[in-house]
Amino acid sequence: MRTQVAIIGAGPSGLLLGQLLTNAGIDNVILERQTGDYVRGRIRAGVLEEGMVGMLDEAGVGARMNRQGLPHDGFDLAFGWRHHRIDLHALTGKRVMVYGQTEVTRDLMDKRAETGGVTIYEAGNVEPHDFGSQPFITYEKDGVSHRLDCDFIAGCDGYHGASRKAVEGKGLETFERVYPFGWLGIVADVPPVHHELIYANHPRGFALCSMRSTTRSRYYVQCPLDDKVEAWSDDRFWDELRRRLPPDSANRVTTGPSIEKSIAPLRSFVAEPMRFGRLLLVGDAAHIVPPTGAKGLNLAASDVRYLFDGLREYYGEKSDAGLDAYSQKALSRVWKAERFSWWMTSTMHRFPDTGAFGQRIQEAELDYLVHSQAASTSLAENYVGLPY
Ligand code: RFL
Ligand code: PHB
Repeated sequence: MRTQVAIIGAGPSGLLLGQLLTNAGIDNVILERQTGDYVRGRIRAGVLEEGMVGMLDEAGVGARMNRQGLPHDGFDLAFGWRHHRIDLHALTGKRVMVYGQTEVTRDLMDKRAETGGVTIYEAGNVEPHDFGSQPFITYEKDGVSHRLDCDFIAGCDGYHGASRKAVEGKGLETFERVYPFGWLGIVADVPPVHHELIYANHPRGFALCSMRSTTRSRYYVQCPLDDKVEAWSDDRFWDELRRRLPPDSANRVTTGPSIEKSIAPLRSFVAEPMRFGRLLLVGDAAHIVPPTGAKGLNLAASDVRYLFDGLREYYGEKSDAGLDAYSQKALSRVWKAERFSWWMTSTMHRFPDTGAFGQRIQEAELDYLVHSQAASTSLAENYVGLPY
């Protein structure tokens, strides 16, 4: 089999790149390790920057998001028993869209099926080869080995994928910080405690009140890395969440049975460069941010922006310029989001050495931030997303 762009991974980056390419008449095939149902069922991010919203519209998959998504003009920071609103729209002229990654994935999968895009699910042992010259991918499906020849390989296969592994020892440099805690997250079909998100700093640890709709809530509490989900009954979760919120919000939390509960570790990670000949790393395959700044999915989208523009230039204008600039352009935006996510994580969480002094320093920083137009604007600019 032969295609122009072989995409490894049917996560949001692979599906979005695939749809933009299909719309532009550039042939592509997606190889995905999991089943379609598994990909559809994953629950992850929830906050989309305007840049990503624009790309989903451009890809022709924005209709349901524009109908059902919740545009948010601001969010709350809670600390020292009080709430302080960050007015994103007043500070930047921009807003964010609350719309689950699960829904984005579903919209992209439906569109791909509708427009005849080829996705090979349950592709095993996917391996990129010869990406210095004439690239091809080998994989297995139903016990049979296959070969897919292509012009380019887009490595959209996430942090644990095969693409980055294929370039280890070939000039790849990595940068990493692992945080000494995780996020315990739940989804419950109860109305959200507040119509906007609440990011809470508390001596017991960080908490986040988010949502998927006006009837479905998404909540997180910081927890020890080695905690087991089984140790967290729903009652224990709700009690801990309420303890970390200012009393007026705590009293308004509607509890109910969780429909999902899991613990995610927090990590900052960057792999450089993002291009190795005709293999290009995209999204989580090249970088991870802790979820505190809501940047992971949005960075995957900005990588796709740069890569799609480069590929369109290559096929349309026979120019390598966009592809040559891909790694440097993407990394310049990635590192700014890494910095912001690291900073927001450092300011909002309790670390093993935070202590009483560290807690007061965090509260002083947050108090300065919410009362300084300059500092609030800096936070807001980063949260709504830096320009592409
Ligand atoms: P994905 O989504 O990991 O998709 C990779 C795909 O590749 C497949 N794959 C393979 N296929 C073939 N062969 C192999 N060897 C393969 N290995 C893997 C996988 O099955 C999968 O289908 O990467 P992508 O597309 O780059 O997308 C990245 C985002 O998913 C990720 O950055 C976000 O979810 C991060 N994130 C958030 N980002 C935001 O922008 N805003 C948020 O509010 C936000 N909240 C979050 C988050 C991530 C979280 N977790 C669970 C890590 C909240 C959480 C809790
Ligand atoms: C979410 O709704 O899952 C979410 C929202 C904001 C974040 C992280 C996760 O910063």
